[in-house]
Order: sequence, then C-alpha cells, then structure tokens
Amino acid sequence: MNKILILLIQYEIISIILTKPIPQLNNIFNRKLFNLNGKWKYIVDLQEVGYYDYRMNISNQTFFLNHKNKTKDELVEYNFDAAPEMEIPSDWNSKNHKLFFYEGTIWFKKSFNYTLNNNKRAILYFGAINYESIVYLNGKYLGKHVGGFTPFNFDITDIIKNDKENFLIIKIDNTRKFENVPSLFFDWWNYGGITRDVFIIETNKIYIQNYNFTLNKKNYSEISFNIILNDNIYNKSLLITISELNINAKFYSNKKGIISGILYPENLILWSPENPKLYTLKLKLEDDEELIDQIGFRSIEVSGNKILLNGNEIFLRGVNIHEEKPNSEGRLNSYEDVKIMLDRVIELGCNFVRLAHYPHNEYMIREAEKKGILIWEEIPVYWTIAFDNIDTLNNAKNQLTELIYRDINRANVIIWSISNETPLSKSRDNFLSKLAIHAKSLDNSRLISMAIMGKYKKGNYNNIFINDNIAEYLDIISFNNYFGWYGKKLLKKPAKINWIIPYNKPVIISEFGAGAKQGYHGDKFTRWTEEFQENVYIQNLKTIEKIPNLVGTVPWILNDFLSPRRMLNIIQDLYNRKGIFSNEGEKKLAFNIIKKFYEKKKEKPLLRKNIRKEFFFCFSLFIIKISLSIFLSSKKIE
Ligand code: GCB
Repeated sequence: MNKILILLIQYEIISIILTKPIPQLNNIFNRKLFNLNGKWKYIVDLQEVGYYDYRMNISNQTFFLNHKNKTKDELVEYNFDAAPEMEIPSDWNSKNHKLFFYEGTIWFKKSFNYTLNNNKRAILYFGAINYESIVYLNGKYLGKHVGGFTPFNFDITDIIKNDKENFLIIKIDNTRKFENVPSLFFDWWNYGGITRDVFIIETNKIYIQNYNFTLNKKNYSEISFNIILNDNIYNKSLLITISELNINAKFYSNKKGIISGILYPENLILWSPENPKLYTLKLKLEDDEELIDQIGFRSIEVSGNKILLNGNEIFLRGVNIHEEKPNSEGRLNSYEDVKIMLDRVIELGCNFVRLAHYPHNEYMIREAEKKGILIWEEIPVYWTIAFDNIDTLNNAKNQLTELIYRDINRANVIIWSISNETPLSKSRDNFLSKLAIHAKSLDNSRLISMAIMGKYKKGNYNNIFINDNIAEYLDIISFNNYFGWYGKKLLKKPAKINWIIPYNKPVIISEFGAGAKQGYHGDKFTRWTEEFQENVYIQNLKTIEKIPNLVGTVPWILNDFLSPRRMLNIIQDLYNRKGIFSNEGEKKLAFNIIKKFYEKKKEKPLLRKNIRKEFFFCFSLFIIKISLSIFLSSKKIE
C-alpha cells in the first residue's frame, strides 16, 4: 500500500482544528517503552508540495478549510521507499551537508510492526521536534505541535494496527518566523528535525499521567504531593512507597482523578550538591500498574538578598551551556554526550549550569541531578519577539508548561527563567509578567528569574545599572554584561565599575565573557587571542565580586557553538568563540582563571569569616608580642 505513499489526509478537515496532543506524561524513562528511534526515511520539500495546492490563494485565511486532500495520483513524486534514511534522534543539518543551512519542511516516515496487548493503551511520545510538527499515523491526522524543545504525546490506541505494519509520517518545518518563540533572530544554530527520542509508551487503561512531590520549606518532615490520573476516576486507590523513609501509605483519588496528600518521612537526607541523595519512589495503582522514580527532596528559597538551599546560604558557581555536541556539530541528544559535558562542568569547579536558551533534553537534567549540579532552565523568549501577539504568548506559555511538567520532580532544577535580553516596552512587560505569573501558578516551589540586559549610564561606561519593570515578579535579579568585549570600553586597565542595582534581591550575573579562537595567541589587548579572553575574565572577576547581593556567576559559555551570526572568516567560521572550551573540546587559557575563582568560592562564607577572624587574632597577638619585646629591650638599654 505504501509504494507510492498516500501522504496524508484521509480525515475530516475539522479535526485539524480540534485535535490536540493529550496531556503530557512525565517520568518517561521509567515507563514501558517501545523504541521508534533508528532509521527514518525523509523527503526534503522546500515548497511544501506534499501539503499545499499551488492553485490556492495562500493569503486566504480559509485556505485550510478549502484545502482538498491530495489524491494518490497527485503524489506520484512522493516515494518514501526511494528516499534516503536518517538516524533519529538527530538534526538534519549535521546529518546531510546539503542541509547544513536548510530551514524549511522535511517529511519523515517510519514503518514499524507493533503488538498492543489487551487492555493496554499506546501513547506516542516525542522528546522534541524542531520546530513545528504535524503528525499522521496510518494516514490519520494525530495533531500539530509547535515549539522545538519540549515533549508532547498522542493517544494512538484506536489508530494503531495490531500485529500489522504501521506507518508514521511527520511534516517538520523549522522556518524562522517573527511570531514564533524564538523569533527571527537568535544566536545559535536552528537545528531542524526529530532531535530527541521517539517512543510508544505502553500503559494500562488507567494510568498515572503526571505527578509532583514537594518538600515543605518550613518543615522538612512533610512532603506534599499531587498525582494526576488520565481519567476522572473516583476512589481509585494508590499505594505510595519510599522504603528508605519508612513511607508506605494508601491514598484515594477524588472525582477529578487526582490523588493528593502529605507524607511524613523519617530521617530524610536532603538532596544537595555535596550529597545528591535520591530515593526510590514507587507509585502502585490498585489492580493496575506501578511507576517508579528516583527522586530527591530539597528546599530552595530566597531570604532577603540570599538564596538558601536547604536553609543554607549558597553561592552558584555556574557556567552557561548550549545543547550542542561537545566535540562536533549537531544537537546533543545522548547520554554519552551529556556525560562529557558534565565532566567539563565539574572540572571547572561548578555546582550550577544555566541551560541556555531553551529547554535541554531530559538526559541532561537527570544526569546533572545524580551528579549534584543545580540547574537554571529557560524557554526561548529571546531578544525581540512578537510581544503584542496573543498566539505568541500562548505558545511561550505552552512551552513553559511542557517544560515544568517534564521536570517538576527534579531536585536539581531550582530556577525557571522566562526570557533572555528582551528589549524594554510596555507590551514586553505585559508579556513577561504573564509568563512569570504562569510559571508560579504551575510551580511555586522554585525561583523565577530571567536574563536582563545590563545597561551603561549615558556617557559613563563605568556605571552599569539594572532597571526593569519585571523585577517585581522575579525572585532573583539576573543580568548579562559583556564588559570589555561589547561596547566602547576595552580593558586597558582594571575596571572600576559602579554596579547600580536598586533591588533588595539576590543577584546573578547570568552572562559575561569574550571571544577567543583556541590556539591563537598574542598579547592581552589583541582581540580573539586566548590572552585577550583570559584578561577579560581576570578583570571581570575582580569587579564582579563587588556586585551588591551577588549569589552566582555564570560565564558565557562552556563550549564554542555554531551560530549563523558569527561569520568572521578564519576566526569564527560560523562559531561563537566565547567558549571556555573550543568546539573540539580543547581548553582555552580562561579555563584556569575561572577554575581558581571557583576554588576560592567553594570555601563556605562562614569558613572564610572564621579564617579571617583567626588571622586577625594571630596578627594582633604577633603585634602585641613585638611591641612588648621592643618595650622590654628599650627598658634593658636604659
Ligand atoms: C548574549 C546572548 C547570547 C549570545 C551572547 C554573545 O547576550 O544572551 O545568546 O550568544 O550574548 O555571544 O553575544
């Protein structure tokens, strides 16, 4: 049947408008999975021949409604059997050099046999597809998803053919558009394709869709929880077990299929970077399936101008990272890649990463959680976007929702960031305040921040000030500043900056740094040399220490990364060169500067205070002794 493929569309057009992905399932890796990764066929379709009829007037809003299904005869040029294959998950840009710069539509197809056991459900799950995807199974439309970095799923129980060949077709379009999130301009590679895992999740008819467990910040012997079932089933019982904490308790669902309550752990060991303790949590539905997770408990809060982790002040020794392979081109999408990245992060002395500028894959979050690395997660509301457009706002909100749903139980995630360097305006304020409120409504246990643009006071490059109407919605004031790199002031002498930050809140410098081509050497005033970058860090770190309320530093960035905005020949060659490591994984000189700074910061503030006290005590004794001996010897002379 598939020789010449009937691409789509044997369904009622109305379903285009009504069908949506079903609510998101979390904790995917611990569910029963059928793997759809591997080889997929693909057809590059620059003019979307497989979708649009060139005789129609595309500017007409009702285009979709008038759209006629394509017949077999119209699609004779579509033949997936003759098409090349691509390994999934991946991005097409690094898989086929002809597609390196490609932004547009590509169709993907996977054929597979599947056996659905009696009384089970099949849920089709995508870790992420960049950017817009329209999904069909066995010629039936399943739905559309917008946004390139978050998971989505469809219930395919009634569509999948049991013990027969099934075929999945996806139209993927990564065209940049002003109304998208991110919009037209961004400083990273617009990798297109099925960039994360594809699975069928097999569940029982009634299953646990999503859940969250939260430690009470004021009382560490209470953990509250909400567990959402896929159905409004009343009085369904669920057994929660965390053996190590002596928890083994039964609860019942309410009319909405939600199970809520409080657990009272005994001898709880809190998750922390020093001891990233995870417990095995078991959720067993009566006469139904059991779901297991590895879960940690910690508290995170702001007190005045400090961040407290488990009630203790913490300094965030951070570094930014993009989701790009550590030693080559392409989206990072495997556990092995994640390990290499985190080894670098740890070698640098960090306890914190900012995952710029969009949600990264779940492997990263989970592995960082095991290794005790704290995380800032972000959605790609980046630079200027269509702040006046309600669809753009809904899109951003949806990306935030999908991210928070996925990672709500990860102990290491402490910050939701709603944007990066957005230019000030009323509509932007309205947009961002709504995002901040939305994030809090979904999860008020974590901290909200965003990367603000640091500004110079007119005519005085020594005065850097932060002033943003959204500050009142933020728990942490974070800002980016490229002193010594962008702007007029080059670092000829140590910077004497006045930081003007009029908020009594903790402050993070979320980006600073400079570009250098690894292996290019010269004096410290020659741009692009490793010495120049090293000097920018030396000078920045001196003045950054003086930022009022500073609780974290996040250099930009761990590795050089691809960006179409970086076209300087020989030096950049399409790489943003601000990495502390090159794109091939070689360290630059700046590495040691940051590492030393972080070694100093590792000492607990209290410890440092004590050392200082002891030093002054010994020093005073020494002075007294010297004065005394001078006095006595002068007496002797007399
Ligand atoms: C920034 C952006 C980041 C860029 C960086 C740069 O402020 O937030 O995405 O890559 O500067 O290198 O200019």
